[in-house]
Amino acid sequence: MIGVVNVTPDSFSDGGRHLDPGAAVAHGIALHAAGADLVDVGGESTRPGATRVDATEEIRRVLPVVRDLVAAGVTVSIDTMRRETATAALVAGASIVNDVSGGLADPDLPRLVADHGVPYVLMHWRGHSDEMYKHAQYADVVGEVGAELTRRVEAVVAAGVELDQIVLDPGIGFAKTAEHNWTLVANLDRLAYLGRPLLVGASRKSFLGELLAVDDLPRPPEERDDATVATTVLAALAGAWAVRVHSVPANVDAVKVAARVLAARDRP
Ligand code: PMM
Repeated sequence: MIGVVNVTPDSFSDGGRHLDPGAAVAHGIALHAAGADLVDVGGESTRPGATRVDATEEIRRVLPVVRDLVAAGVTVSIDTMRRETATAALVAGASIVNDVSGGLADPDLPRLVADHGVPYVLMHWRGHSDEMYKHAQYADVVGEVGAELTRRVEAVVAAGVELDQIVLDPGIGFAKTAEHNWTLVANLDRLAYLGRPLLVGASRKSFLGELLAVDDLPRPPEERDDATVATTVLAALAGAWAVRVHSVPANVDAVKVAARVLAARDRP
């Protein structure tokens, strides 16, 4: 279970709440205490349409949070597409690099990950947030996401990353319409068997808000946690390795239920 701490003013799900380093650290510690195995710290919003922050500002936001969470005994993943930010976070004690661009935004990032030998989350991505919707075109979204992830694995392995460092992520909501997201959620089992562990990040995303809309008004992000738990059950039953969520306790229970059901399937 991965808990999310966005140290940003503008993330769709929790933007502005954890911009103050103290608040971000307290939130990360609370997620850890509630059962998050990892806390994912990010300093750049990837919400649709977001413009980029520069590396200096990204590092300024995340570094004190990473440092203090590590000091508090929390295992930290750094959510960044930049080599400079990942370097600073790894030096400060982060254990995992979560690159939503799968090595495409900064070709130097996979080399850094190779040098540090840390786990590397490689997410499916087709372009930055300001232009990602124009790339939301698929004839077969599951097949294309799988094939593109496989090509990215080959590219980062060529850059020196070991296969066993890699975790794959279908990138729910990134260059995808709600229809594409539902098709991916319905077929996670096909992606879970690409040969590497699968991470799923559906938490509070807009396809859930649209599903739960009343009078065409999407359900607000902070009221999407029950629906998120439903996606966690589906991901766990499909064989996912982890889910990335904003609210931890109910998701921890959901994973326990799914794991017990999988065990009962094995021993009828
Ligand atoms: N989604 C967001 C940010 N980082 N990382 C991974 N690996 N997978 C995701 O689906 C993902 C991510 C955007 O959501 P947020 O603004 O709530 O963090």
